[in-house]
Amino acid sequence: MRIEIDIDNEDVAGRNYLTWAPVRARITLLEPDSADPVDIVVGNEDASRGGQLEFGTSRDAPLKPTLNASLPATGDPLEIFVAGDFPKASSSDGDAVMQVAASGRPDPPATKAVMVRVRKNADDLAPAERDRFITALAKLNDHGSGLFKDFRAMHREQLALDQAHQGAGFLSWHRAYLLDLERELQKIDASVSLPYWRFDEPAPNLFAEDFLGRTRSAAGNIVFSSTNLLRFWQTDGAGITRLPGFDVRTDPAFVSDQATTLLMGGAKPDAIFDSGPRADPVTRTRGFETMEGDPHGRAHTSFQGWIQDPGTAPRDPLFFLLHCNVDRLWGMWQWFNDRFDGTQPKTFFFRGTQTSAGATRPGHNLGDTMWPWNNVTGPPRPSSAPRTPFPVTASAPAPGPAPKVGDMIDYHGVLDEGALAGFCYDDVPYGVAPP
Ligand SMILES: [Cu+2]
Repeated sequence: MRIEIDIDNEDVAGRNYLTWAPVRARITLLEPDSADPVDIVVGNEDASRGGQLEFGTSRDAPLKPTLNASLPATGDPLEIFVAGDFPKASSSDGDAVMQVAASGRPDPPATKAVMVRVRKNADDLAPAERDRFITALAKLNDHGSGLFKDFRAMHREQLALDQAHQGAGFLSWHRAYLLDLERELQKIDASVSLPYWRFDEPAPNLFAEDFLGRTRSAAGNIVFSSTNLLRFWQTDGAGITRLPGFDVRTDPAFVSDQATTLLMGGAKPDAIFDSGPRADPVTRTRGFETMEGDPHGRAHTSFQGWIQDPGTAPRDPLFFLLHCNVDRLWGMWQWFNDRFDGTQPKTFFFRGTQTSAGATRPGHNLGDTMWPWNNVTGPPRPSSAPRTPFPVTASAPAPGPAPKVGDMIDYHGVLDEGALAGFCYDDVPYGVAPP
């Protein structure tokens, strides 16, 4: 008798990277020694350490850390669902081990090692997690000659910035931008996920020489420890210029705090993402998208240096951690208010495409594809399209090679398991908030 475990979205190396969202798995009894079904217990190999998993027989019912089931001797697989057990994330690849034991039998349990790979608070990362992230980022930059230069190019000229800012698509575009970068980092080291900078809290470990660097002079020169590969960072020039206006060891940036941000767009159950045309900024209801100004913009302008200005901001790696928190706040707001259905006006106002009546600018309507991944060039799109197509991964089904604004909304696959984009946050659970 032999038990086989197989989880959807396995990569070419046979590895699975899970989030808090349930994915399909199959357990199969092979070479049975009788025609009787075999009772099994599905669980975690070690409940005391590593990432933890939970299991269930349907996608909609709550999952549990153990599941009792029965395997038919016919060889037909038993379909179950498996997810990371919120908030018990992995800290290294393969440290979440699923186990299937046959009840009352001496056979050793079948196991499968996976990773519950989630985006974490940068200030709380273990040194090994931090160093894996830095090493992957430094490799992507490769002294200025690596793929990172295309990410820098995507956020420089005005036509490019127009695709991504001061419009309803701001959050979707940046969600795709971060995910694109994260997938490139994961090609270098599959255990890496983007960390976020909680700009409404002090982050002394982040602004340190062994992480994103410490500001040494009034000119904003950043210094790194001798083992930090970011000391070779190069974009338009060498090094990084960043001068915080606040004490990074003790203070947050000059931003609205998280609780205030989550109430943007109004109170549950009426909270709105956007109220439509910005032609009347005075009378229109303020939706959650106004977080583009505060806390997002204010997090940028809490510094002097590259991070302060949209055209230079991605020269500083801090940009991606800042935006990861912006994206996390959106994800948290979505969870809090159940805003995963793009067909609902409360989730997204401009639900057509750029040619629909009442459309907003190209790239900011729900059905518009996003530059540069759509490879559309020429005004009002920019003249070239780096990072085309969007990288697909075996680890998650979505988005496709040319993501639309709307493809970024149900990133957790709450309404459509095919929309799962394969990332999540350590403090934002899957699914809909409890009433
Ligand atoms: Cu920004």
